[in-house]
Amino acid sequence: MANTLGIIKPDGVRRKLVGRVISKIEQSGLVIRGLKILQLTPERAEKFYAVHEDKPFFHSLVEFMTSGPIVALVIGGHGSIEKWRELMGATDPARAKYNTIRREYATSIEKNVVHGSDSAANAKIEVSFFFREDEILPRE
Ligand code: IDP
Ligand code: MG
Repeated sequence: MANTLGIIKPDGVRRKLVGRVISKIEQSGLVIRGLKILQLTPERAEKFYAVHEDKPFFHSLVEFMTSGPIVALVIGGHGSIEKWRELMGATDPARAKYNTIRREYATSIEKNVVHGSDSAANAKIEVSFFFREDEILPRE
């Protein structure tokens, strides 16, 4: 019953998709255990995406992720990591399945509206990147 980190990226906040994304999470049976709105500094965004620092899209990704406010979410519930990745859809919206957030709303492989942790180890690291222990609701 691990938690995972979700982010509604600057494109999603700018385009007023926050409600729709949260609605999909709740309707799927997953639970919101933490929520905040904030804007990343370049230093914080570089740290968050450090695993991609050698990729050609790294600079552009950091610029995009700092271009406006984001919503950070702690998402809990059974199989939250896999379920949230499934709800998001593939990184490239052209390859994402129908009814996924990225298929419905993403405008490019970069501006793809949402982030989700990709493993239990990363979920733990990424949740604690944005949330203190006392900012997360305990499991029922
Ligand atoms: P993920 O978000 O589906 O886990 P990652 O490969 O971890 O995908 O990439 C992190 C983020 O970097 C993506 O969500 C997207 O915003 C951006 N990105 C990934 N691949 C590309 C690319 O080929 N061009 C531009 N941006 C990319
Ligand atoms: Mg990733």
